[in-house]
Amino acid sequence: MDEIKKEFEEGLKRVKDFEDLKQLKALFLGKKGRVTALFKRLKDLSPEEKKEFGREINELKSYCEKLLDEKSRELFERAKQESIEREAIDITLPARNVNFGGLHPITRTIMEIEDIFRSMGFGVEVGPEIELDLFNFELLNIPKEHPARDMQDTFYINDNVVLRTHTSPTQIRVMKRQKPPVMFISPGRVYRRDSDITHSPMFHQVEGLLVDKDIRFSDLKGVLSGFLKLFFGDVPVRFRPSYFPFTEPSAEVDIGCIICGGKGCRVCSYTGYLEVLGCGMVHPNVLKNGGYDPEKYTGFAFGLGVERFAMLKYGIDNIKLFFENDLRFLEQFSFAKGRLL
Ligand code: 2U9
Repeated sequence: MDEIKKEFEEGLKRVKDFEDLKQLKALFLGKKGRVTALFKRLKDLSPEEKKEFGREINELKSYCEKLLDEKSRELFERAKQESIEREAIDITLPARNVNFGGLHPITRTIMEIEDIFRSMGFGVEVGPEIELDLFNFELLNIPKEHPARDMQDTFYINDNVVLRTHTSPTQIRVMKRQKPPVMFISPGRVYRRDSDITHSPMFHQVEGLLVDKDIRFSDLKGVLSGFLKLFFGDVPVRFRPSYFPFTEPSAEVDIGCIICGGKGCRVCSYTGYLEVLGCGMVHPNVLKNGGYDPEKYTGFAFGLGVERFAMLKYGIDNIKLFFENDLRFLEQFSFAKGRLL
């Protein structure tokens, strides 16, 4: 029995995991185990010897069970400790960098323009980018032979359908479904066959229309001067006579060059002024085409190129930068960089 005990103790020392422990237990206490085998010998002994020997075997069995139990606890504790160490989280590590997206500078500029006009009481209307020739040209008083209809400038889908070259057809659509007074802007994508560092075949416009009784050129001047000062800051604003088929009289609007402060530079071609808007009183033919009586109603309209506004405001010198999705450019407009908004 001493020998079995010693061998059990030796075996226990070699136990490294639960599998070893299981095997050791089977070897000594299992059905065919060495301690179990001792019980089988009892039947050959006298009652006296049986009593004494039986007690000793039971003691040995309890001893083995106790040691197995202790070893099992020890293995369990060790495994637990190892898993705690393996899964430990170092809360002192610096946090992983989270990249926030930002609004595209064109989206940002459109939102800013919308906010200013909304604050003056204008609504916002949108229309389709694929337009009928009728809405894009005909009803806007752009006759068949007008250079604006030239194949050079317009993407034709077929004889009657074009990619809109301006957002003005939206204005016609609104006029046709809504009686005056109307007062809204229409932002959106427009398409022209044009491409260089200041022109892209797809760009964005915001146009505006206000029609009511007694609308005068002074209303146009007040609204547009106010808008430009809110967008660009306190800049000089001047109106120059111009021509558009859909407005009469028409004007172009300049602001004092925000790059050189009016002294003259490459950006303003040494004039001290930058052209930023086109506008005018809505042509009576256009009012009529929209279903409004030009004897009763007058109105003004205007148009601007969003890319041009964004380029001037953020000092961007090439229109292609807006459409290349280069993160080095776009990240400069992201919230995460802590620059804007
Ligand atoms: C209706 C009647 C009149 C919209 C107008 C302009 C002048 C204009 C240009 C600015 C820069 C286009 O993006 S740009 O190249 N726009 O100069 N737009 S008046 O006149 C309208 C519109 C709709 C019913």
